[in-house]
Amino acid sequence: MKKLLVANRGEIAIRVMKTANKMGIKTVAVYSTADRNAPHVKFADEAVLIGEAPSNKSYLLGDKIIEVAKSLQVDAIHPGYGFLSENADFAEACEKNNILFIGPKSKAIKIMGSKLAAKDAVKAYNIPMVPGTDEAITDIPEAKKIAAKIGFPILIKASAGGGGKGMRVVEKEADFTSQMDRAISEAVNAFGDGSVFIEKYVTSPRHIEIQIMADTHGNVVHLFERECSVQRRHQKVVEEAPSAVLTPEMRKKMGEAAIKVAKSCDYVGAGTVEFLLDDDLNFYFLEMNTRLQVEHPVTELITGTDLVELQIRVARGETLPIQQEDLKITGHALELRVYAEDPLNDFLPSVGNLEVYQLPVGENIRVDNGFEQGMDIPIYYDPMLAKLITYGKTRAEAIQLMQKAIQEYHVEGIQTTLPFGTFVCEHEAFRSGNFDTHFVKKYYSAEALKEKHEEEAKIAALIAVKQYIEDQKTLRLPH
Ligand code: MV4
Repeated sequence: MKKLLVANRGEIAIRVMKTANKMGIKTVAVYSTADRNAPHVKFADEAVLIGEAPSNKSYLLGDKIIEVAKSLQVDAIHPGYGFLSENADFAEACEKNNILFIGPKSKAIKIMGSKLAAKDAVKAYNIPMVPGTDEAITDIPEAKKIAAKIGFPILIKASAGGGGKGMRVVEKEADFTSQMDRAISEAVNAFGDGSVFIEKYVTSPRHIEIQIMADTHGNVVHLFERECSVQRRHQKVVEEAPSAVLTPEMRKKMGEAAIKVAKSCDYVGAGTVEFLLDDDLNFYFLEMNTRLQVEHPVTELITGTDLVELQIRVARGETLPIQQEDLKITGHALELRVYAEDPLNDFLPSVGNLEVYQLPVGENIRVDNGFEQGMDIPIYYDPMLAKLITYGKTRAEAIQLMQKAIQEYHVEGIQTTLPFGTFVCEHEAFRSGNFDTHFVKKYYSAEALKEKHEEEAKIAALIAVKQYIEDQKTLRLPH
């Protein structure tokens, strides 16, 4: 592999290109008119304008990107996350054009893109799943009987949904039929596929996912878990590895289950198997994401691996250079997603100019960043500016370093989720590890953040007054 095209933008495009550089592989960036001056364009060896700002006129144009790749003699395409990363047709088109797609085969993408197909694929592997139906519901009265047997509350899920889209909680039997009708028509509208199924609703779950890596020779390893329960409206904000609650025995069981999920669809490359963990620490398979995930750095830090390097190596047909026995967890890593969103105003996107943009630096601080001072933030894409990642020997150390790094991350001109990160790091529930997917809903409000600001402002003012008085004393000393 001599030349790699990265079909993405922002921090992930740069992160992928860094590993390509390290491996002696030349890089090609693609960009939209909104990204003419973006760092990922400057970072690449070559860069090609592919279209207008809206992503369906640029970063989602698979055929156009393949055309660019062919004209520049590109050997492989890395899709990053989002955009074309889980598009089975794009993976197939790459293959047809003799370009390596850095990811699984389109078959695996297709299976895992459908929750019902995924359930069907793993059926023979004895993977724990939430009680529910495993086929699309066609007979609503029949489904109602099943729901009653499972026990309310239940959850209706769209097979083609994902990341929280197309879900509906039904609290009681009386609501079942009407909610079902709505869920089906919603699924038809949103996904063009009205297949829905039902599951027992796990009311206060933790979201734990296992990183796996598979080569083309049938070897699959897991790289332990990431805890991603701190999220709002299905958007993760803080992630960590390892989880504060898993025992080594559970970790092993979940890792082995994740490997079986990967094997069930002949998986190749980096993938993530999502599980729910209930109050009694039972785990259930939810879905598999067939891409490199945003939060992959925390796994890299605790395992000492470069997941993009492993992706490239297995895509080239190499045998995985690591075996399960070689892998162990060292230390603890945290990631805060720095979004251009205002935590004091319902996390609304905060667009504008990055008048001041200075990153923290230091040992055990990693910033995967896609922006620079002076840039305008385009409104067309995901508002994530960067990921702030810290590492420590212990969880407490990683949290402390995160707090320090947030202090040293200077942004002016727009609002960001950095103060929210401080809120999380200071919160007793987070510090103790005793939290679930309802953390933000349960504890966070703009008022709680403001109160903390005011408290800090008061303390700062008191310190200033004290210093002033001290200074006055010194000045008055007779000589
Ligand atoms: C669930 C659940 C409770 N019970 N399934 C949300 C995203 C999708 N991956 C699956 N999701 C959930 N499925 C059952 N049977 C709760 C969620 C859920 C959730 C899961 C992970 C992280 C955050 C979440 C927030 C709300 C709901």
